[in-house]
Amino acid sequence: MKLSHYKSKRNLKVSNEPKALTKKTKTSTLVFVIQEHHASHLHYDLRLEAEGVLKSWAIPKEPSIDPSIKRLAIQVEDHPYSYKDFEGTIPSGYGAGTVSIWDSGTYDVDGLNSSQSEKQILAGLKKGSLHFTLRGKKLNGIFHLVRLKNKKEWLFIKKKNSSTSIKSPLTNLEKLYWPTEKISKGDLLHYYSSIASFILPHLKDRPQSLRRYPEGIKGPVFFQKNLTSHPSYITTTSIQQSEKIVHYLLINNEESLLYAVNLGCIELHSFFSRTASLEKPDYLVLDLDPKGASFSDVVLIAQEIHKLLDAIEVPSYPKTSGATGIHIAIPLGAKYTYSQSHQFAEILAMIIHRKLPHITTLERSISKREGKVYIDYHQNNLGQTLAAPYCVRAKPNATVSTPLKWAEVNKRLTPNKFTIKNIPSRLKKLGDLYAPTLGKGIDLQSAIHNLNLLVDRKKIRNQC
Ligand SMILES: [Mn+2]
Repeated sequence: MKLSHYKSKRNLKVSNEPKALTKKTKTSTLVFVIQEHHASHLHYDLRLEAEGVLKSWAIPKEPSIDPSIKRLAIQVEDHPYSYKDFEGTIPSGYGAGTVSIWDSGTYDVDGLNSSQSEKQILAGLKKGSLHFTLRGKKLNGIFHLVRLKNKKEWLFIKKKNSSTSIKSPLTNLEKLYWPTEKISKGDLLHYYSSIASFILPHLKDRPQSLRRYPEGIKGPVFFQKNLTSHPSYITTTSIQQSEKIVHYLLINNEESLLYAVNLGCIELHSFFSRTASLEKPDYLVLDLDPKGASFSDVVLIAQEIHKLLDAIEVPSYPKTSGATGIHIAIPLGAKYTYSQSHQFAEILAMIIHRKLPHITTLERSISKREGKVYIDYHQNNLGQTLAAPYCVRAKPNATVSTPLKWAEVNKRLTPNKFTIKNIPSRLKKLGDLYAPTLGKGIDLQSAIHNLNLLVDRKKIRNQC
């Protein structure tokens, strides 16, 4: 319901309510307010910021934090953004009575950033079902709005307090996961919680292959794909694999992220594709794996790959693996099959290997690699997983798989300089350099066309 309804209902010459203006500037947080409104009937007006206005509902009874209590919420006209601060008395006419702020604060959806949260709210409004995390003084936690048959009537319900229940099952916080560096499990949980809004878009809807280190990096590791028992707030996805069905964990919100970390998952390994398009990966990755070869060779090879991809107008995004290698991703936008992605990756790997035969190898077996860097393109297959961007590795100093600018991929780059200590501030400064890997994919046909032209030109040059 547009802001014009707001204007037409009021005589703003008489009322001191805010003018019908839309907020023009984008801010990094979304706000909510609940105003106690002593009109002819006392009610509570819930308002959520979206699209520069406040989406609004009138709730006839005081909102409750008891999940068993459902409050009727009548959707009303959008209010201007500045209404969030409004307190005072509305003169006789529409809404006459005093208004005071009952609660206010910020909100988001599943820890997403403001523009992504806003998108979720708008989609939820259309669908008739939305949820959001309120951070107010009185209301804190996840709330739902669910539309009833009458289009204007919704129910406002507090979600069962999984954030409280996850906080209580978080266990052994004092345990030193990195005994030498004195980094505890609590530190690890704190890191993931602080960067949740950056990592969650990269994990969302991707089946997770769990590597559990319940005793920290010096203890045993357990590999687990099938998650059969879990709390009710955890979501899994079932995938048929040969004879059996595997229930993979999905990490779509902060609670499930912390749940996984609490299981001892230091690292997070995700599929290249999402549940809605499982056969089609979102990106192709070349994994430069040195296993004893020098990191300066890894840098040289990465630069050569970048040069090649630039020449054929294919965007690419590097990140440290967090261990000793570099991952280079090419966005595919879930348009091509794994088999197409794998074939293209193989062509690229072969060209680079031919160019740098003395420092690269396509040999999978470590004993046959002769101290050269393995260009691993075989990860581009359904069921393979890769360390997610911003995930911590079970390595000394709690290193993090870190997206880089290409300019940073140079002689001075050391892969272990990015750790849980400095990534949060790097993210604040640079934002998510890996976001484009989830964006519009390349056109594979024109990439191959450009590659053919390039190879032909080289052939001609060699003949002359
Ligand atoms: Mn009202």
